[in-house]
Amino acid sequence: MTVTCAQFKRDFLAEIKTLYATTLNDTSPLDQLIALGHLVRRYDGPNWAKTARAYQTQHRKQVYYFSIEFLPGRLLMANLLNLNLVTTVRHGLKELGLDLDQIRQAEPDPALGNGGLGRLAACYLDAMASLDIAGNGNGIRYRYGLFKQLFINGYQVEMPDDWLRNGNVWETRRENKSCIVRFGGHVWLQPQANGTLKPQYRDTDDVLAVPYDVGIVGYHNSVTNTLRLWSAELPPNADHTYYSQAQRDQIDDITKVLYPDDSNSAGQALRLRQEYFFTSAGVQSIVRHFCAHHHGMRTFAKQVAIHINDTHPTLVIPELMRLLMDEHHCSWDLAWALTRQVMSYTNHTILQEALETWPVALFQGLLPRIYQIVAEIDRRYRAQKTPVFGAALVDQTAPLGNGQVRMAYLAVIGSHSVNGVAPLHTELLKKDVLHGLYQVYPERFNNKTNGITLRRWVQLANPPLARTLDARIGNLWRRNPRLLKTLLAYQYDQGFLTELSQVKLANKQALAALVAQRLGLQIRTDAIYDVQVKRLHAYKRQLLHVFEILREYFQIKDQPTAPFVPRVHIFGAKAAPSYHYAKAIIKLINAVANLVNHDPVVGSRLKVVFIPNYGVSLAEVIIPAADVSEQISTASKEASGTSNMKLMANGALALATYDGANVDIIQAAGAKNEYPFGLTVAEVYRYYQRGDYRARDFYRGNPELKRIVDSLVDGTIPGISTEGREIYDSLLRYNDEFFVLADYASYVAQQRQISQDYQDQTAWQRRALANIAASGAFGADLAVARYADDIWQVPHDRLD
Ligand code: TH1
Repeated sequence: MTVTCAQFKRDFLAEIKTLYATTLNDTSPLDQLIALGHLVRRYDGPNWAKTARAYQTQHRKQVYYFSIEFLPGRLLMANLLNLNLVTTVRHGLKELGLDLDQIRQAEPDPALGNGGLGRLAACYLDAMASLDIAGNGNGIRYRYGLFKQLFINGYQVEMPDDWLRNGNVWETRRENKSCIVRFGGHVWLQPQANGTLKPQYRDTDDVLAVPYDVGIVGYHNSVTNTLRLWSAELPPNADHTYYSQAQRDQIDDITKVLYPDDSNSAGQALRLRQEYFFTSAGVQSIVRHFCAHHHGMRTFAKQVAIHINDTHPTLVIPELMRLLMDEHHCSWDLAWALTRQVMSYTNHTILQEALETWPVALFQGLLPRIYQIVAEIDRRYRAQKTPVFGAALVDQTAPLGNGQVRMAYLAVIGSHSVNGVAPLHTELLKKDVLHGLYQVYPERFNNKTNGITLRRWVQLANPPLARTLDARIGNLWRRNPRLLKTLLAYQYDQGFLTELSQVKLANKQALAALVAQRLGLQIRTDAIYDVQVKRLHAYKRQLLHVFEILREYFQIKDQPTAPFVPRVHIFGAKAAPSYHYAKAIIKLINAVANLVNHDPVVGSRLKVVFIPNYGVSLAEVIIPAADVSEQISTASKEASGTSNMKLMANGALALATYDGANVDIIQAAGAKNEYPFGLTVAEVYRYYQRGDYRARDFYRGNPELKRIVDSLVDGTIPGISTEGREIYDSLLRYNDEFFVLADYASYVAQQRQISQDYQDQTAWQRRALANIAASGAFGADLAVARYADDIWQVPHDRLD
């Protein structure tokens, strides 16, 4: 996109005048943001239209990425970057007396996701557009995103996230592309004159699904793809149906709020409604679009790939069957063949509590026709597979069982591909969670290690680092992340290593300023910034990190004059509102922060910073400032993790268990450049098998650890009498489900090592460099290219 600075200024002032009928100095940063957004859209409009047209005329196979969460982050800078407009706009605004960095802060951060799953979906959309893949997102336009988190007296308090209050400049409502989604009622199959059966519906609750499209701009390639988010509304009232307030509310509720559960199944009827709502609307719009350009359905699978991001969109499978059979007169066999060719599924977790199942009665009542189809899928699966695999295995793996609809099994059976998100995770899927289905369909299983977009996580979030990299290796790494490897040539370049520590210092100063402003807390910038940012979950073991803080605290208290390498422990984490234990950990962290931060003996040497309301925008400030990346989940529990990759790319060293993608990060950067520790998956599983884990033995055998655990209940930490007891009990009475006590010693040994190693800045920055250089392997563009080649079978730009 080429616009001169002068042209931009004219356009911007005209936009201000049109929108607000006033002059520039009478507008707020929010007004300016909206004007700028409109202008960016005007500049990009021709690309968006041209992209859609090109896909049509070239009959390009379309990928539809279905996800119940998308966590795109603020879009202004990402769009300017990808359109190559950052410099022009920055200068133009400056000449008008405005500051781009102030305006960008006025943009709301759409929190339409919980964490890694939703952020992954957003990274992949960016990568698809940047690789010139005809890729579309399909999801929900939540009226309220993930709650805003406050701390009151150290407790998490949730406030609604009214992100649409001032509208959303990036979206386009397309009411003419609406469709009807049916819930409930009765359905029966009516014989037709031609001998076929056609379903008839009575007393259904109909909901209008209205799409809001957001342009997804590719990096410097004139491609703009579409993210389509659906909103539930009252159907157009041609026949003057009467809707009671309760009925109106029920419709409104469908897209009102994102369920705040990460790696956990909500199990609520409303969640099932949300799932069918965006799934049905999405598949209807795909089929409608296809039919507008093709005759008959036979080539459908050559033109369409549908991706199921975790099980939440699994109903695309029976919904496509329904449309093909009921509306497009396909036989079961043709419909099933097409469906399986089109569908692919990514599993993101092996946690039992995250695996979605729906009680048959609930499912059947809400989705009677879809239930019939699932029951038929189940019947045929059993009939075909029992003679080959035996009744026991088939019974264990069928879509229906124990009175439940088992979404993951349905997703595997109805797809041609199922993948995990890191090699270790994929192996566990095959061996454990989906072992039965792996026996039936071994060829469907494959791994696709997660990836992140370095354009957002380095180029935008860490401009000083990006500039430093450009100066040495050129800027082509933005297109081809693998080129970061060429940085290794500078491993022994003292000048470059010094630059890296200056970059880190600048980012720490920025974070320290934010902390001072938001928390009124001073943190020194020569300390080790030890960062754990992710959802609060027992398996992620923020508790282990708290134990290290207490160890350091006791160390200083015991020997106030002994040398101590200064540390700042930084947390960002939201707990699901109903997750009692996670909320107790939040209170604990805040109580420990309160204790440590105000202790005059400790002084500035040790600080604990828990920044409320962690999300994409905060991540963009915290991650570039990190020295240490805490990735300390119990081995086997974290499917991949993606903050590990973002922190690595920003030069943090990983303090990590052998879990998820940590394994691959350690391998890529070299173990000597990270701090691996803890039980391996094999060791964890051995404990499970033998049932011989005894948390108490670790407690009794280690006085330092005992003192820390006791401090939860002996009054050392003020204000946690109930939470402290609860956490204490989880460890000793309930035998420490996540092996915190077992991993304590090896974790702390590495923490001590970190304090020692950090003092040699040259050696430290050399290892930071190794991490940055190796992070290219985790670029989203590479990950998406592998999906395109192996799963979706669509062409894409080559990266080399
Ligand atoms: C996360 C996984 O926990 C994480 O390890 C992984 O890196 C990320 O997905 C991306 O692959 C998951 N988030 C959710 C959210 C819900 C349900 C299951 C998962 S798994 C709502």
